[in-house]
Amino acid sequence: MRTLSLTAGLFVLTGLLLNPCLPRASAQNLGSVKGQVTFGGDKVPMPAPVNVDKDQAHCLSKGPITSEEWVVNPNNKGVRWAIVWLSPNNDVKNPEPIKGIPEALQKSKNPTVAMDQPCCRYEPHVVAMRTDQSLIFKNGGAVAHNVQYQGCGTQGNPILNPGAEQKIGDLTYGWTGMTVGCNIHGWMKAYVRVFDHPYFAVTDADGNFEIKDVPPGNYYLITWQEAIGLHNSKAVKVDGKNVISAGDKIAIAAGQETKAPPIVLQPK
Ligand SMILES: [Cu+2]
Repeated sequence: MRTLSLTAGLFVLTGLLLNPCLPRASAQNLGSVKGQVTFGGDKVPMPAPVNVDKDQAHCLSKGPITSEEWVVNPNNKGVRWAIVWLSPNNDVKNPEPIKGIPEALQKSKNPTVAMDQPCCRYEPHVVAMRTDQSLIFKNGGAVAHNVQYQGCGTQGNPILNPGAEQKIGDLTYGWTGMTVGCNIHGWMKAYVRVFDHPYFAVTDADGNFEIKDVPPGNYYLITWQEAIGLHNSKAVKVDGKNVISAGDKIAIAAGQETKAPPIVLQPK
């Protein structure tokens, strides 16, 4: 069985290598970038329990709730929940549109993105999404929460009873992003960023990210993380205008996987 699948695999691989007309052809005109966001401090922060001073029976029913301000993998210092994205320019307040987005990626496949709060914390803790998507706040838990959200062109503060949900749309890119919090349970915090293109990623538990199907060209790779904000950002004056500059220059080549420079976040 193993031999058979290996043979079949080799057959497919050979077919891919020999046949230049397979459907992946368009990918040859696009590139990708892979990288890792790591913690630059000496001592890796360990998950600290938050003070759950309300609705303990429900909120602690699945164990202690820990702060997610820094979620760092002690084995490789990878930082989870950072958002990394591409921009043609380094002016984060006024990003230029990305040109050459392939037809298949011009619209999002999913019209909505959900953020649930099943046990007095947001899941996921960080959301990156597109302007053509709506955000749905859900309450899959057993107690009421208010959802105070602000940024990306909107704000609100609905009360969500167990099982309720609230959909918000028409979000715009906002350079400071959106913050989400609950006043009933003060430790609950989440973050949302909205982009008018598909070239962004949220880092995983190893701090890794990948951005695929990118039109080749020169970009800035910009990183945000909740404890530090925009990585390596600075306020500069350009033509008398106040500009927030951020990001590392990166060239994306067609048909290649580009390795991002190390992104090392220094704790404040
Ligand atoms: Cu709450």
